[in-house]
Amino acid sequence: MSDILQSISQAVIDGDLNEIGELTEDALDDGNSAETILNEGLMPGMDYVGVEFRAGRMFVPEVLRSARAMQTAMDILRPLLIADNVQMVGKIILGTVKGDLHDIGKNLVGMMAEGAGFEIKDLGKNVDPDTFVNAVKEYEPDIIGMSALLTTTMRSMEHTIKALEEAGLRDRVKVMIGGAPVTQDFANKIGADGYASNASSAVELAKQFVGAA
Ligand code: B1M
Repeated sequence: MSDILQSISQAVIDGDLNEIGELTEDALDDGNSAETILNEGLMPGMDYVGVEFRAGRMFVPEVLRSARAMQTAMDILRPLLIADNVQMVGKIILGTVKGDLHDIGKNLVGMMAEGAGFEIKDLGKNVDPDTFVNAVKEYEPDIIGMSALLTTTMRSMEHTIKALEEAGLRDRVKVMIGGAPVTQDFANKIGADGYASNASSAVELAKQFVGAA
């Protein structure tokens, strides 16, 4: 990994809100693509934070600061990940499920999908099944994308699918799920149409759903 990408990883780990913006701009000036900065700078930093958090060597306030640092860099990369003049290929409603406040991965999926030409309606985090159902009625999307980072909140994905069935809307949308604890097996079990392990494969899957792959 180059020095600048290493420094970006470290700035995420340190939650260094002063340095991260400038480092990201410098990395772009050095010729690194937004994807490279994301995959080889920001993501390894956040992976390390996850390991330290699990081991009890980092705590919630520090992790929150790291998350803010990552978001600051992503705000700079956003316009570069979203190309100009892309033709709209479909509409996606996105949300992190009820009880879950982790939104970085969901935001990344939204950004990449927008870059691929999807119109995104982001419902935010802690989204309950009824809110998803009402959004389907209001926005008539092609796809609902749900994200969960906690094993305890994954169940809410199943509740949302049930709520869509009860509202008679299940056949109108494809349901795509993702997030660190989510698996293809879980997707099959709850009757989702698809699972993606990362933002790029989420976009590929979404394109398949609308016949744009
Ligand atoms: Co939380 N947290 N956290 N946390 N946190 C995890 C998830 C955890 C694994 C940490 C650990 O123990 N190592 C653990 C969950 C354990 C479990 O359930 N198995 C955990 C815990 C326990 C908690 C709390 C309960 C801690 C506490 O309070 N005691 C608490 C819960 C709060 C709540 O949600 N109700 C909590 C709180 C927080 C913060 C608020 C401090 C902060 C979130 C800030 C924010 O999101 N705005 C936070 C963070 C940052 C993390 C870690 C460190 C990083 C998550 C992240 O942003 N990763 C995380 C450890 C880890 O995952 N390494 C952890 C980067 C992001 C780009 O990746 O979200 O996986 P990810 O998204 C990927 C893919 O999963 C996929 O694409 C993305 C890009 O490739 N993807 C999709 C995601 N959504 C998708 C949707 C799709 C398709 C693909 O289709 C729609």
